[in-house]
Amino acid sequence: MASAPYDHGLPRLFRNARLATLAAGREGLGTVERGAVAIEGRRIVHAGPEADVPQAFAARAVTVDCEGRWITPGLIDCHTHLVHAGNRANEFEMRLDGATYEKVARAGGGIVSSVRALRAAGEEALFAQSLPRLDALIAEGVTTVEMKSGYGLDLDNERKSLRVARRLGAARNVTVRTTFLGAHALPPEAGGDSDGYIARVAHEMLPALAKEGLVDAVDGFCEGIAFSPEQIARAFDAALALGIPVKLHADQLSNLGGAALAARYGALSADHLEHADEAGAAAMAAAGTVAVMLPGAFYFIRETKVPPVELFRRHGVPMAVATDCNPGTAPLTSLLLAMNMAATLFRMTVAECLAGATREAARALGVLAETGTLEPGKWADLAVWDIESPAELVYRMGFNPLHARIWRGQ
Ligand code: DI6
Ligand code: FE
Repeated sequence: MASAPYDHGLPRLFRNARLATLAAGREGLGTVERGAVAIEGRRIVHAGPEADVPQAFAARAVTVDCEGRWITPGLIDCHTHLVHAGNRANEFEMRLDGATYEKVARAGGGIVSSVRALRAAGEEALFAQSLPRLDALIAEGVTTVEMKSGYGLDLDNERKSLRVARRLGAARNVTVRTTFLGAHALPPEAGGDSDGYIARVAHEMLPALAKEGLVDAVDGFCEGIAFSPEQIARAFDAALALGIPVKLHADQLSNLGGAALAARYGALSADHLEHADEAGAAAMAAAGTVAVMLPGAFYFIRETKVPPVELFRRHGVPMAVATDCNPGTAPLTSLLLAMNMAATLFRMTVAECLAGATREAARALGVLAETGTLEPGKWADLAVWDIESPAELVYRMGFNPLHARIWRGQ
């Protein structure tokens, strides 16, 4: 592709392209064979047949010949814990040597070791350690990333995590959505008092962080090893009272009715869902809650229970795909590989995987009005790929065919 002068103010026309618009209402990928995308400022003004681009626009636009390459919406990673300190490679090695979960925990492993590492890291160090993970996603055409807290577990350290997430978004041409995951694990100093800790999450930490503009959504980990549905409900009540949408780590290791709980709160998404049942799927469909598939965690912990993809299809539950990038169960910074895993391990189709990393991921973050498809009026978030067919984005493992990436017109 000829390198055109990238003046942000000039209208631009990406022509001679094949488009996967993912536009709602179009079949499958919303494919346009002889397509073009026209950009004015930060927004798309046309995405469709090249023949439909107004002459007057073409005459004044800087034109880029895409030489038949494919253009998709910029990819969206809608579930990450990429702001974290240190790593748990030692724990991984211990497990390979046959250590049980209990032995790893006794040796100081597990979530608490990541909490310790994050608390010990200064804000600059946390930023510096997290930036390469963000850059790895960006290199694959990701234009929007969600980032959760949840390794701080006290006000100062949750604030530090969310501030770093905001700073990462300011440091790169990428949209960052922050999620407060105070209800991730019980911090050691809580002395086993999970009700007391949830009260602090709901009535001290959340209001303070929300007031500082650091919280776009609230998440929780609903699991036997984490928090009960009743405790999660208390955190969700506080979120909705502040007008903040919720999402949930639901039914990952067991079925506590997490999917239905999320739906009851009108959650943007319920995530993991390996153990979700039909009642949960039906409730999610009725609430418009997105099912976020996280095959990287499934793979890494060698889970055997596959999430009920067929149930989600049958009930019309939208499905997204994300990395879950975290040091404990998914040290993964490739959304393309997550798509391959969703297809291989969960039998999702190419169209479902691509929609899951674009349109449905945008829906899971509440930003579908702004991004996630190639449609006029949306941010000009695009990825241009050196591929012959969209299936190649899902089919390959560990190969990155990104040719160019545009974030909000830049
Ligand atoms: N589910 C997970 O798989 C991770 N968090 C969560 O809520 C585990 C996080 C970790 O082990 O550090
Ligand atoms: Fe997660």
